[in-house]
Amino acid sequence: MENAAQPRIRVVAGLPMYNEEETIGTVITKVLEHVDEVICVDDGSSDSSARIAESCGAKVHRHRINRGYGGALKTLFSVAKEMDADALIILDSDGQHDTEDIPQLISPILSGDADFVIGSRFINGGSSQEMPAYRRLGIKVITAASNLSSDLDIKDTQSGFRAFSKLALDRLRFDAEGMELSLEMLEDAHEKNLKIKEVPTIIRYDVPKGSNFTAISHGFTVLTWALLSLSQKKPLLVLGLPGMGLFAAGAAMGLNAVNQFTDSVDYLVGPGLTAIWVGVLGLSLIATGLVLQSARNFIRHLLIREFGLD
Ligand SMILES: Nc1nc2c(ncn2[C@@H]2O[C@H](COP(=O)(O)OP(=O)(O)O)[C@@H](O)[C@H]2O)c(=O)[nH]1
Ligand SMILES: [Mg+2]
Repeated sequence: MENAAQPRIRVVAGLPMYNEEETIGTVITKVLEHVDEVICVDDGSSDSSARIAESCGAKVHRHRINRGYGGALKTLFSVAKEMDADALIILDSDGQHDTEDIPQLISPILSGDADFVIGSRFINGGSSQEMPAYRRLGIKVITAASNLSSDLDIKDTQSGFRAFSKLALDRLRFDAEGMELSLEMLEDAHEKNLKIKEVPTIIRYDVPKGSNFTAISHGFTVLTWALLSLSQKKPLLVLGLPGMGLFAAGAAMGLNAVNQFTDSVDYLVGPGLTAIWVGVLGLSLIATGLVLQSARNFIRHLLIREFGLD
């Protein structure tokens, strides 16, 4: 007979998986040493990943069409909630993440110290093995851009080695399909007052297939998301600053054209018109920035006053 009085802690590992037959077996075997259940989400891999995963003891969920990394994470969140998991740990199927660090990521969740734990390369004790320099630079740029729009100060915003509490599973909502999800989740967690913590880990790049994405496509998608989010949060900064630059350039060009007026009237028309256009564009950017900023402030105050939301 089952002992219903004994509550058991359930730790579930979630592995997004796309054509990882070379590594998935070893990863699952090692992960199972630290968790109760391993769930893989397969997005139509054309290799034997799913068969190997099942034979190594994982449950495999298949998407009929490719829903991207973000889609895989949505499925993992809903499966973990259905299983009533106390913690969900997400890691790559390609062997980049060190399974020996799983307990360090899970323990702040189980002790109630954090709801969202990130395995970080860039805090004391963490590092990356053989990460190409251009990837490191890209991650630094993305992290700087995302820290401009929030005061989170997360050092490694691009690590896919992450653990979530039950509360985080209930509260977090995300829409992104690709790697921009990394930032969307962090912002959502911040807005919902979830406790976020980074613990050091080593992420390897000397694996057979470390990435499905080129550094350029990863960088471009995530950076675009960071800038869009920044322009929604701080429109005056994003529009007003280039606006002021353009206005100043327009004014300088205008002055230059007027100085040459004495030489010939013909000289004035071309540069003068350009100066006016550039200046007007600058002014309208500033004006748009101001309008959006005050609309944002107005809506925020309204939400706080009416619903107590912040
Ligand atoms: N289910 C699913 N998994 C994916 C998809 N794209 C990537 N993955 C998996 O997500 C993890 C991270 O992807 P990876 O290409 O290693 O990204 P990177 O290491 O951040 O450059 C790996 O385990 C991939 O197999 C996808 O479209 N669907
Ligand atoms: Mg990888």
